[in-house]
Amino acid sequence: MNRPKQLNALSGDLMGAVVGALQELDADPEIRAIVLGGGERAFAAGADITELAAGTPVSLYENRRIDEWDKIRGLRTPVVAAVSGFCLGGGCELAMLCDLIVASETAKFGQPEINLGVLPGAGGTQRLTRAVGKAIAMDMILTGRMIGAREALGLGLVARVVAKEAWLDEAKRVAGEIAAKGPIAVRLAKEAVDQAFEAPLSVGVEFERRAFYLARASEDATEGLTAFVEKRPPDFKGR
Ligand code: CO8
Repeated sequence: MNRPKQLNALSGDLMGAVVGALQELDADPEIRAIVLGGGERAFAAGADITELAAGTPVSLYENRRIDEWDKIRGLRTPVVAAVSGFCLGGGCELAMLCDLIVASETAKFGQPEINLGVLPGAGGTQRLTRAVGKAIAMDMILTGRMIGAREALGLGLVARVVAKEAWLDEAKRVAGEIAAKGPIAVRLAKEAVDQAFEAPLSVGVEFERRAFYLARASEDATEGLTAFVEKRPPDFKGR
């Protein structure tokens, strides 16, 4: 995302471009992992407040802009959020829609909508609560308190924290590591982990079992298991 003067405030145009680019990359079988990043000063400082202020409840409902965000949930390719600086409001919700977050030590996460007289509207009350638990989610959402990268790591909101000059490289490295695995198993594993947030335990475990059988039916699984036995690196083909 590259709207630095507005700290990557998520205007309708920017979100449309983000969702469109993610869907395009997802449709390309050669792409095995995606990194979504902003600038050094901000991943994104939230929905564009000027647009929100100018819109009406009916225009928000009619243009279905927030619904567009749901398309990110449907991506099959893993998305790594590379977060440096402000990651607030809709920006934090966007990062939480990604599969994992790699954060610079400068990152600041928050849901400050309460200061504007509104509340998170793109999943923040639900995803933040699932990520960090009720007490901290209530604290952040009701007071607007921001947390730093280390605190976010301790709470399980982010996967890794790195030095400020390394945030993008590390996110790309993690994405590269994922991209080197068998893509069928990666996609099924991502779907199975997502089930943990959507389904009761018994349904999620059943989903995982079927995903496991499906992955085992792939040529990549045969290659991976054989390569281990033959003490050589696997050569995954995505079949
Ligand atoms: N929207 C529009 N412009 C913004 C936003 C934003 N969210 N955040 C920053 N900007 C602009 C500022 O207006 C300023 O512009 P200008 O230079 O023209 O005055 C520029 O970016 C730089 O910002 P600051 O001068 O304020 O920089 P500071 O370093 O002093 O402060 C902060 C940085 C703390 C990030 C501060 O800018 C701030 O508080 N921003 C707002 C954060 C916020 O409240 N975010 C939540 C927005 S509401 C939301 O996200 C609801 C999501 C619901 C989903 C809706 C989907 C459509």
